[in-house]
Amino acid sequence: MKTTTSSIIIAIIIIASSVFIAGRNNNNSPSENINNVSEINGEQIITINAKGGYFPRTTIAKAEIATILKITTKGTFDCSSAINIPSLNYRANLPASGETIINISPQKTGTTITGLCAMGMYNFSVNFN
Ligand SMILES: [Cu+2]
Repeated sequence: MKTTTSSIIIAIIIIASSVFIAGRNNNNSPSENINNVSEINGEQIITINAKGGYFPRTTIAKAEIATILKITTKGTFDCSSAINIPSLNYRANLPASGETIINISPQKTGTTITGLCAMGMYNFSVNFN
């Protein structure tokens, strides 16, 4: 009887810790491991979500390959919808919901492209390696 009670308590502790760990891995920490880069027909597609900032904040992409930057918005009414990518000379007001495609020519290894909101308080970067 005593053993059964202990087993139940241990099981509860294990379940509670798993839920806690799963919850912690769900945030947007700098070490996030989101796979937002895919490759289709020799083109690299990088997806960035714009809403209350840009996510993921940092993307590691391939150098020397034609790249499409796909910015998605979904009920985005904050200033992350006013995007500015200085090194590409790109500025746009994104739709509140939708996808905006930005074509990027192949980048040299070591290049970093940074995007900002109009006021410069939100940003993201793509590192080409
Ligand atoms: Cu802003």
